[in-house]
Amino acid sequence: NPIPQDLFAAINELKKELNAVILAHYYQEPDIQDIADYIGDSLGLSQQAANTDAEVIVFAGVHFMAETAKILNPDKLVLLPDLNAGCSLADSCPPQEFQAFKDAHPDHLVISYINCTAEIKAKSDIICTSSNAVKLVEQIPPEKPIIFAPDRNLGRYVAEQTGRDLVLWQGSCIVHETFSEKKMIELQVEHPTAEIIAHPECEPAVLRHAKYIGSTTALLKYCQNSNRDKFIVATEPGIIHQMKKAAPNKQFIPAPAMNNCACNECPHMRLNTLEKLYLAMKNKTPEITLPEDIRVAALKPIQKMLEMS
Ligand code: CIZ
Ligand code: SF4
Repeated sequence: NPIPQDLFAAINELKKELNAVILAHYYQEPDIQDIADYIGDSLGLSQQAANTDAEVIVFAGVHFMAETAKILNPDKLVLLPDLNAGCSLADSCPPQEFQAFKDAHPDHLVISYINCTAEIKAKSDIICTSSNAVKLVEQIPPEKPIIFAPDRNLGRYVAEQTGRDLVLWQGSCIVHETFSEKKMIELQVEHPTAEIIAHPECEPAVLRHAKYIGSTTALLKYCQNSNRDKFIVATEPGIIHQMKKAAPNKQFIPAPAMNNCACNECPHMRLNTLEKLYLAMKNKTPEITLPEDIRVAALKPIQKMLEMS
């Protein structure tokens, strides 16, 4: 079957036919963001997935995000345009090693960032996102010790913000660790009025220069409301598409990677293309499936998060 010339029209047609909703993460390529019914960060996307009436969820994001949608909607067909769209952060926390880590800290409550596999969620007490991590940790009684997994940078940031002593799993994201402090400062010298804003998955060397640190949604709101007109953005540059739409007169400069490569673009997120999204809807595959026992165990800490945030 040939690929239609007008993919936008073909996708909209299939959307009606399937009663589908297209959810896209901010790190998706601009075309995918433009065809989506909802664009957001992990928290917003999981809230949308929890509340949708659609029969089919087309998830333009990475595997753990689509998996979260499936955990919340076991009876719906959840499609991911490319099943290989994984996540280096989720991969940095293998279930067996994590179980051993948990066993070594038996009194600890386990709070896991949503960027992890269903197996890790099933071993967690509460899931969080970068939008609500601080707020959730603040709700835990101070005497209760906490394991925070899998991102050590977000964990360190949350520990600083809450004054809590968190036991951190040492995982990280290849994209957010690729920014160069030196190049960012050179850029700041070139653009003295630009404000550096960053995602908490970045390393401390980058975060210490940021005027504002927040989740992708928070960064977007910040740019919109700030009276500055120039920003250096230290997160995946896909978000800049929405920043430009929200504030067309402002300038957004992607924070540079170590060796000036395009490695600040998430290679996993970018595996999805408009064409693959069309094909997934047309062929109703690849779909997300997972064992029911893991799904049920992973649902509990997600529900806890949705109640608490
Ligand atoms: O790095 C990611 O995957 C992020 C920032 C996800 C999210 O939406 O919080
Ligand atoms: Fe995973 Fe990092 Fe890509 Fe987000 S940006 S999906 S944390 S590899």
